[in-house]
Amino acid sequence: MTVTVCTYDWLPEFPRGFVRDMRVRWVLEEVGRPYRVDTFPLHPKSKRHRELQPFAQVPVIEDGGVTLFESGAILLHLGEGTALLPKEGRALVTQWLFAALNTIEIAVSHWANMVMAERVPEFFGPAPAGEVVAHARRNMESKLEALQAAIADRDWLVEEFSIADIAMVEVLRVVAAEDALDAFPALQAYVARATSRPAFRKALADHMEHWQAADVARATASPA
Ligand SMILES: N[C@@H](CCC(=O)N[C@@H](CS)C(=O)NCC(=O)O)C(=O)O
Repeated sequence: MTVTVCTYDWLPEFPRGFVRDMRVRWVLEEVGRPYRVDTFPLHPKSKRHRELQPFAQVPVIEDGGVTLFESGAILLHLGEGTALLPKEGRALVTQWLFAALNTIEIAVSHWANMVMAERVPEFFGPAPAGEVVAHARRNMESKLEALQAAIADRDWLVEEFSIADIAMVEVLRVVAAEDALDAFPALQAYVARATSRPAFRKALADHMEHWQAADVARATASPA
């Protein structure tokens, strides 16, 4: 059955490649499920968007009558019954999924939003003081150090590649894009291992194609 993945109708350049519909596209490619993309207007947020996602964020999916938001819940749902969420090891995969979203992503997002505020204040508001950013970076790095130690001797978070790796790598990619993963070679190798998977490459290509098509649609609607 075809899944519907909802994302924005258009976004500026800076978040492209990192929007959270990426983790949904990636898991769908891994498990071989077909999907179509539906969109919400970025601005202003629509009534339909708020009805499906109370915080008017993306991603949202529709799958056989089930509508779901929160990327972690979506990964659990789409991983169900597949090798990405094996019956044996399910508790450990869930544990690492929460670690990705609730420990690492919290620290990364806190820092990354400040970095973005320095770069695109029109979206993120005025940049905070330098020492506030440095404090957030130290906090993030302490979590990355611990993560690196935890996975130093293995390829994946739990024995085989799982939905937890998709979530974790999607978070670490944000750090890598800012060259802030350079001090963590084992994490860099982990990200490289995961992003060399054909499913990731296909998901990213389709994700980027979506934004390119959105640019074309916008240019056609209001030619300069
Ligand atoms: N915890 C949510 C976070 C979703 C989220 O932050 N989505 C971003 C795009 S990656 C968004 O829609 N931001 C716009 C906004 O918050 O208004 C999840 O994992 O699904």
